[in-house]
Amino acid sequence: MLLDNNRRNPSGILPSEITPQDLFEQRRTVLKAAGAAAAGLLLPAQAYAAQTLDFQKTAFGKEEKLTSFEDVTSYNNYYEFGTGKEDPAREAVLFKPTPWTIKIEGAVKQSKTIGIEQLMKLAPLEERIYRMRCVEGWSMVIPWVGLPLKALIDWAQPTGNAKYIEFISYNDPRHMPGARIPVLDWPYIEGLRMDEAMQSLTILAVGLYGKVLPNQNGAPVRLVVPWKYGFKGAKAISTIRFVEQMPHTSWMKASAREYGFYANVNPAVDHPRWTQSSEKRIGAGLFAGRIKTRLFNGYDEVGQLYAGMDLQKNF
Ligand SMILES: Nc1nc2c(c(=O)[nH]1)N[C@H]1C(S)=C(S)[C@@H](COP(=O)(O)O)O[C@H]1N2
Ligand SMILES: [Mo]
Repeated sequence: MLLDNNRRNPSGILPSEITPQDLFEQRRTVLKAAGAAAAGLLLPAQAYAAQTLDFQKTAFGKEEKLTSFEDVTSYNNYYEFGTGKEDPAREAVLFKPTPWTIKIEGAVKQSKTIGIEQLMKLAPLEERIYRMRCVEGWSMVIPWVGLPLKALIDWAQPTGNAKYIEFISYNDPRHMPGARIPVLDWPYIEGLRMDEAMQSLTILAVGLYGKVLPNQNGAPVRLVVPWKYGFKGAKAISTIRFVEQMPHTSWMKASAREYGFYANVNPAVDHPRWTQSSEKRIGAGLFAGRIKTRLFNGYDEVGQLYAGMDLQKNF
């Protein structure tokens, strides 16, 4: 048991045993990494975290006031690493997002895998500043770096039977302390209807604030769907499965009456236990009032995807 743990985690340190001093040392390592990367002196994981990304700026959200890097990377939901907002930043420090491959399966011409490096080359990386709204009633504005999910779908060559896509997050209870606790039915599963997945706002994010994704934000690749509640954005995606039936997602399994498949941001459909009509912008300050939540989080162009659907029933 111990041997096995040591082999997989050469430091032999459990995330829960890391002290603030260790974290401090780790930060210094990361700071040093940028220089060392240039000199080719880095271990793969360190080299990964030191990467900067080549990306194009876009007009998306350039009028928005960004949530600070500090808030974006220290106030997270990532239950595999604990249910507390500060747990993921602390518990995911040793998580290794490289090497990484994603399995593509189900209703596709042929099952295959794609490496993260190849994925990043399917389309030019773009910065997209998106408003993000969590179902819990808080929001952030995050400068993601990523590529349209459509680029991967085109590469995957789904067949006519593909009506939905299932996103399955990486799951390893040995290295993800939260995944040893049955708060959700692991692995974390999310899903989109095919037309939602093809919508140009839907991206696979590989970075934020111009750098590769921090572990706590879903390294090395996560889904971002800005008109839906944050839980749709599965982190550390390991499998993408094209399916004919609507996926049974982790949150639907946890409580179908609270978390629907669509999960479109909608101020007119309250969560059974709290209002969805307003939100608290993280980092806005103690005295900032709540903001009015907008239908589809203000991304009106997606409305046509739901024409004729009763959004009170299909929440
Ligand atoms: N695998 C996985 N993905 C996940 C979650 C999770 O617990 N596990 N939490 C979701 C929720 S509820 C939110 S609000 C967003 C938070 O993303 P962020 O921490 O990068 O802001 O991630 C989503 N993706
Ligand atoms: Mo969330």
